Amino acid sequence: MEKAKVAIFMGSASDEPMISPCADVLKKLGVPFRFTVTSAHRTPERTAELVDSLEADGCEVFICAAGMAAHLAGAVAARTTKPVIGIPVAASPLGGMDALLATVQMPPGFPVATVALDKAGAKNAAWLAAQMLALHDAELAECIRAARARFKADVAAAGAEIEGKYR
Ligand code: RP5
Repeated sequence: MEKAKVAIFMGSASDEPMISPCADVLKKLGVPFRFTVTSAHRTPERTAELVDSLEADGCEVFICAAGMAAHLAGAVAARTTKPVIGIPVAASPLGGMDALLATVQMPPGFPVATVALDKAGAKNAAWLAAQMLALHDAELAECIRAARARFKADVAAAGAEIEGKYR
């Protein structure tokens, strides 16, 4: 198995429906990743061991998703100097505001690049991780440019369809 360049951690298996799109994007881009569950609170030792072993094996970006008192991204950022991307998950009656603030409000020196909540954030976490890797991977950079060209074509096609419908 190819060694992971990106780690995707979720605080709970219950986050999977929101976070699986992250893995889907990385898979489409051909970026090797490890997608697993670990919790800052329930399994602090497992989190530390995963960060250490993945980093030793060449992992370059850590993506962390968690809801409620979302400390996973912060705990990982405390353990590694690799870039950490945080995805807040809406998992409580507070609608994700709790996780958003817990993820984004890191003390200076320990940044977590926080993306949007839930599925949109999960996808953008993957794109952002890929863009980071593409800084030294020309082939991946070309894949990202090609995907952008497809997004552009999709918008033009959607525009033409709507215009045809409402003529
Ligand atoms: C967080 O608590 C997890 O990331 C999840 O979003 C939330 C609830 O976890 P479960 O009780 O469903 O395992 O740590």
